[in-house]
Amino acid sequence: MTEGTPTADAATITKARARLGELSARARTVELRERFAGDPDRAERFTRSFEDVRLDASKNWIDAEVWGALLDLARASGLRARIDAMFAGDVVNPTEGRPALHVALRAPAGQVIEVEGRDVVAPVHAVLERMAAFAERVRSGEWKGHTGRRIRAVVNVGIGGSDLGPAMATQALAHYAQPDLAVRFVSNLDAADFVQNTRDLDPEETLFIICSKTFTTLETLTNARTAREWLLGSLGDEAAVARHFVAVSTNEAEVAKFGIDPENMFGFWDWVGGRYSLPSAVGLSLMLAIGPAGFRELLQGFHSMDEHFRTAPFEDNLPVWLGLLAVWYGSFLGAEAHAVLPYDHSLRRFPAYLQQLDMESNGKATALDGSRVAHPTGPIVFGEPGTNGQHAFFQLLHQGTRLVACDFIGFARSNDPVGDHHDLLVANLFAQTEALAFGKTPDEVRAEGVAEALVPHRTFAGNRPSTTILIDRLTPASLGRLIALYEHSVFVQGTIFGVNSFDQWGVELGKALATRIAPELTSPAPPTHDASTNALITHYRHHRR
Ligand code: G6Q
Repeated sequence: MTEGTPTADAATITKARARLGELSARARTVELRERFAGDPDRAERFTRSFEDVRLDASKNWIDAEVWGALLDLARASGLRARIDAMFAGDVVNPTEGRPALHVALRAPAGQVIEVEGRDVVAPVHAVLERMAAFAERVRSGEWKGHTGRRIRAVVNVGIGGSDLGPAMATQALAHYAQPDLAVRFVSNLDAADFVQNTRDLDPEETLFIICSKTFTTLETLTNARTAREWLLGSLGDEAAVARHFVAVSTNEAEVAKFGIDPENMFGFWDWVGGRYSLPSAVGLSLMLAIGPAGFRELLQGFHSMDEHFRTAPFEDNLPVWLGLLAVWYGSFLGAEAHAVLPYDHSLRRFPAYLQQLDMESNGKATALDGSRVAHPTGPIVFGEPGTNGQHAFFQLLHQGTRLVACDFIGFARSNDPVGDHHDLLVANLFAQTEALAFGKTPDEVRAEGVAEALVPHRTFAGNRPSTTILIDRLTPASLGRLIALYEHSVFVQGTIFGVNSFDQWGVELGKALATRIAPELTSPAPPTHDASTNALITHYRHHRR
């Protein structure tokens, strides 16, 4: 089987899966200690690099045979053809009848990628130029608020894919941001989010970006209306909206209906999935923070990883490595959870961002052909930045009963080099991966003079797998590479699971029920749901005042 396999090949998939099943039984019995002791070249053998990103997979339950079998599974699953289809703009999201062309958002000017016979890269760059011109005007103070004051605060109002990416990246790249321009994010339907984020802002100096692909999302429109009232409550004049509101959307009609001049709208396209939309106009808030040049660097970083993913042989392909490791633990070794642990405080929202990217993409039980999947799909993703997580849930990682695949992400250089903080931080990252892998034996514990009764409590079984991603420095470009690494890893996994990683039907039912329940909360009529929900509604009615 070669990487050129046009489509998934059921018989070869079954064979590769059976082989991996056999290998998984053996993998459980070989300790990481033994794996390292038996192979002095192990660290190098299972490390791959691309540009400034080094991925060390050696502290995982893999050997050459396992790796070969995982690569066979990827090939049999038609990964090469799927990658080509995604990059070519084919309809890889069939349940919504669309391509998933986030790679076109970071393609360089001049490249041609067609959807229904039309190039999409030129329009992408046209929007980027409009965004850049607008961002320059705001950042320089040329764009004035209604009363002639310059803009000092930008509030992005959006949720899900229209919030998590720019919020995570703006925080991650705070080092590169213009210091006299605050950029905030309001997403939650709970008014506390709006209130807490605006209570110290001056309406005369505040710009709202209403960021919604559909421009029909309940949370975003509710917050947008509140924002308009907040602004007009202070400035009084409807004309102020034009100077204090811009929109990011694919839905010009709804934007106009809300009262935002389409001149002040930055568009994107239905082939951009929400959770893949940071490099589109959805990143406007980030561009305002770090400037157009920084944003372009981010796009270049994304693009370099895209090209690596598209062209590198699977044996050396970082997203393929990351994806196959996740498949190995999730589908063959029974791991339910995947921890993502960035040792960089600026990346503290990265686990939340990845939760959406991974769990909304691959948290599915229905295969592309409509059948029920036969194997576990995407993991439960969680994480916190190091070292905070160490003082919280790492106990379970070290001594709990569950297998958790862990990704540690660190940087060789700090953007905030103060004293010895960074060396200590990185020492902790390395120490955690070492402790997880090699543990501490009962004899080692005894040798420290620990009382016998405490020996089992103080023993670390070790043999807990982890992957280390070490990057030179957190920059716009390296952040782009890091995000694209995970995006494509999710795609690799989705391809092997046989699911559509680009739809999210599982979020619909709750939304529809909420629309039904909302009027019932204030109505005297008996509620119309199950006994539990009816009782909750009734209780709420009595206590809401
Ligand atoms: C992401 C999802 C979802 C979406 C939000 C916001 O992939 O589709 O998180 O981004 O529901 O949607 P709008 O941008 O349309 O408001």
